[in-house]
Formats: sequence, structure tokens, C-alpha cells
Amino acid sequence: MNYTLYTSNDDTIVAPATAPGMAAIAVIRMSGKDAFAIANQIFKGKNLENVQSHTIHFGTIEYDGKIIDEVLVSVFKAPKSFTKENVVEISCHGSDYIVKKILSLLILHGARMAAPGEFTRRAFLNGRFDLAQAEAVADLIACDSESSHDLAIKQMRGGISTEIYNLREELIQFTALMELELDFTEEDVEFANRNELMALVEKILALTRRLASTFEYGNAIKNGVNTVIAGRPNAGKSTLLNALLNEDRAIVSDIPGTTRDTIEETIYIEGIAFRLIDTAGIREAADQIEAIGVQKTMEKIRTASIVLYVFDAAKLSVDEVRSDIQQLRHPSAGLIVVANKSDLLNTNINYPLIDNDITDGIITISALNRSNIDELKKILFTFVTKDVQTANTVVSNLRHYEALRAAEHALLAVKEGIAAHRTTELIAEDLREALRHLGSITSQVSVDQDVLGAIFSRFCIGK
Ligand SMILES: Nc1nc2c(ncn2[C@@H]2O[C@H](COP(=O)(O)OP(=O)(O)OP(=O)(O)O)[C@@H](O)[C@H]2O)c(=O)[nH]1
Ligand SMILES: [Mg+2]
Repeated sequence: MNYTLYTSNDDTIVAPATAPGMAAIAVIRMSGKDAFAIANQIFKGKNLENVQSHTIHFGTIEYDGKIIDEVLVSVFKAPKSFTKENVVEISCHGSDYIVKKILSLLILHGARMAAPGEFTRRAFLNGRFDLAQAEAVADLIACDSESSHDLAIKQMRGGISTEIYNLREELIQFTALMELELDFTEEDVEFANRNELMALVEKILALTRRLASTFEYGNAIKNGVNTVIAGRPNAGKSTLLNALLNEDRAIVSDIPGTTRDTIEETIYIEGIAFRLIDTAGIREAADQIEAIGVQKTMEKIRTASIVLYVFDAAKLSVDEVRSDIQQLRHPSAGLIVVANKSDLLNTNINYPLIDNDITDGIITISALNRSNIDELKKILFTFVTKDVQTANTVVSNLRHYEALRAAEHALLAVKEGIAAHRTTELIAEDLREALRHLGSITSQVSVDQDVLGAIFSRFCIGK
């Protein structure tokens, strides 16, 4: 959707606000200065221009003397509406025919079909909220688990905006002082205390780094955590998948090399989606199909957030376990060691020789007896949420993440500049660059029209 396709903001726009298909009710939303006048043309009930804001009215939609539907009409008068414009919401019966008919009648009387995201875009342009919050509305609509919902609400209420706002204000003060110095170049004065500036830059750097680091986890919460179950053949990987799912999804047998293609299923642990991926056991493949399976396993590990390394605790030596970990360890994924088949062991096992810093957790289970499975789930949940839980704000938006990273880059240049006693002019330039990136998150500076277009086109029509 191209930004230039939007026509005037004076138009009254209309779109279905509910998904198409059969449903009990459907809602059509109309926003703009003529919303009441246009609705009045087809609504037989009260005169909507004369009713109070935030009221609901029963009546019929009629055209050519024919009743199209019995409806409820909600009235929101500017500026107390989502878009801060006059808004009418028509709740009709949920049939695509009725929805289309009513839409066409409203368009006939002067409304225009809304472009994707145009309602939210108007809300933004009319100062209803900042850009980061507008993007959170998109996330809120798309969210499908409790955690992603929490995340979107936090952001919509202005989490990231407030965290950035105050520090950015301080930075603006310094930049202003630096600009002042530029007016007195011959006199060699320093209005901006370099030590204080350095301390502030450090503080902002810590914030941008903290916020950026929540991105990876925030993203995982939003999109599901890729969790690859890997290990040698017969370790019990498929049995573990079944135990975590609590159903017999994957084929289990005592023949090594049972699983040849990957199997993917999703489980929710306290609202967070984990995409479990059962893989072919890793060994020297006996045939070509198995070789392809092993290759696929390694590919899956590269895209994993967590690798669950499963081994047969009754069979493998510590050295073998260690060498497997070396092979499976991937810098961008956590690695949790799962010692399986505890039911075959007489004594409790202890793995003091498996380095703690190369694993993110070790647990002994019996996939067959389903013992310790809940504990394993707890480890998974804690691993994913440990960074997020301590943070007030979680960055879940790629645009914000990129802006934070760009700000960090500019701030590092400021730091270097101060340390190297560079000229005020050079430092001020990097400061402005940092301010621009920080400001672009909440759009305290002008955001390119292209950027706006890209953001709002992520919405679908009616949002
Ligand atoms: N005693 C015992 N046997 C288990 C346990 N978990 C799995 N097994 C058995 O180990 C054998 C292999 O289990 P699978 O789940 O198919 O192993 P896998 O790792 O998926 O094997 P491949 O798909 O061949 O790589 C089966 O006979 C399982 O019943 C366990 O906790 N205890
Ligand atoms: Mg298997």
C-alpha cells in the first residue's frame, strides 16, 4: 500500500471492522466530519446529529423503501473517539451480503473506503498517541497469546516512549549547549560540561542496550520460540516430544533412525508459544534419506532459539555428552541438556563435569514415564522470560530495535569524540544523529512519509 494512495484527511472513511464470514454480528466503522450526516441517509431511527456522544441507537437500514437489516448504531462525537473524529459504528447481522450492501450505501452517500491502517493513521495524525503506540495497536490486533497481549498493552500505554523521552530531553539540553558553543568559536568556551555529557551518554547507552536486548526475547514471545529437540538416534527425542505435547504425535520405536523428517508442533507454557521441532538423530547416516534428515537437523539448529539436547543417560559417557554439546552448541541459541531414561538408572546421576557455562540448564527426566516433564517446562519458560521479566519495557518491534541500534552507534561516536577531544562541531553532529534516531521511535522528529506509509500498511483495512 503506497502512502500517496491515501487521499484527503477531510474525507469520511468507512470499512468493516470485523473479519469477513458468517458471524452473529458484524461491525462497520465510519470516521470523518460527515459520518453522522451520511449515516442519517440510510438509518431510520433517530437523527444521529442530535444524539449524545457515546450512545447506542436501535433502528433499520433502509434503501429504496426496502429494509436491509435491523441494526444498532454507536455514536462517538469528535474528539472523544478512537480517531478523534466523528465516528459511527453500525452493528449489523454478520452476513457478508449485508455488510457489503451497507458499505455500498454509505459510499453512495459520500463516504470513501478506508485504506489499510487509515483509522489508526488518523488517530496518530490527530495526536491520539505516538508512533510506537500506534504500532502496538497493530500488535494488539495480531496477538494470539497472553504474553504477546501483555507486551502490546505495555507498549500501547507508552512503555518505550516514556523510557526514552526523559533521557532524550536531557540530551537535547546538552546539544543546545553545544550549539551555543559553536556561536563562540573564537573564545574557546565550554558550556557543556564534557564529564557530565559523558555520564549522560553512558546512561543512555545502557538504556538503549537494555531495550535492544529485550528485542530478541520480545520477538520470540510474539512469534513463538523455536525449540529444537536434538541428539543421537534412540535417545528418546520423539518420546520427549510426545510427553511435552501430552499426545502420541511422533512415531517412537527402538530402531535407531526412526525419525527422518522433522516434526513441528506448538505447545503453550504459561501463554508463551514454543515451536517444538523433533529431528532426525545425529550420527553417521546409514542411507541417503537419513543423511538428508541429519543435514536438516543441523539446519534447524541454526534457526533455533533453544536446543534441547537429549541423551540416553544409561548409555552415554560424560565425554560423549561433552562432544555432542560441542557439536550442537550454537552461539545464538540456548542449550538445555536433557538426561533421559532416568528410569533405567539405579542411582541419581550427577554431571559435575559438564560445564555450566556451556549449557543453560541440565535436567534428568524419563520421557517414557513422563517424569520431570513439568520441571523441564519450567526451565524452558524461565530461560525465555528471565531477561524480559526484569524489564519494564520490552521492545518487540523491528523498527524500534533498528532505531535503538542506530542511536547506540551515534552515541558511541559521541563518546569517542569526547575522549579524543574532537571539536564541538563534530560531537554536536553525532549528538544530533543520536537524537534523530531516538526521536524516530516516538516520532518527536518528523518521520519520513515513506516510513509512515510502511508502518500503517501493516494494518489491514478497518483498523
Ligand atoms: N526406558 C526408557 N525408554 C525410553 C525413554 N524414552 C524413550 N525410550 C525408548 O527409547 C526408544 C527410542 O525412542 P524414540 O523416542 O523413538 O527415540 P528418538 O530419539 O526419537 O530416536 P530416532 O528418531 O531414531 O532418532 C524407544 O524404544 C522408546 O520407548 C525413557 O525415558 N525410558
Ligand atoms: Mg525420533
